[in-house]
Amino acid sequence: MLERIGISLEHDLLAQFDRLIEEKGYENRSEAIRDLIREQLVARGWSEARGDEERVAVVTLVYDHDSSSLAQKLTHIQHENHLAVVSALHVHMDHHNCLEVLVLRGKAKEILRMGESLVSTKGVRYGKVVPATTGQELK
Ligand code: NI
Repeated sequence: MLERIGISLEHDLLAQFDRLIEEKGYENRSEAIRDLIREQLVARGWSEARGDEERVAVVTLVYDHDSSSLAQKLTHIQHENHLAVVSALHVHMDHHNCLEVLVLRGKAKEILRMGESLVSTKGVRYGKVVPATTGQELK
């Protein structure tokens, strides 16, 4: 059931918000505000995650495949934690660059540590760990 609320904002803040949501392609303020709230709920879910709670994270990596030792290191980290890797997508971006997108599932601390170790591996040109959600926080 939808509930309607009113929000008071400074004029300039609202103008900036409207520009932001237009750039992002939101159809209306409500959907943009819902997404902001969901983001906060997911972040809180991660910060409160107990040791045995299951979480999902997405890791994005861009690296040069000409460095075979780097590719080996990244693959090694994944095999060391193979149960956590739910899915792996590899795209050959150009002659040199590979994009990998991994979905990790497991205990929050463990999959964050794994994601950070992938991202921080020397030679990774771009890397990001995005805490996602199993959906529990959004009910
Ligand atoms: Ni590739």
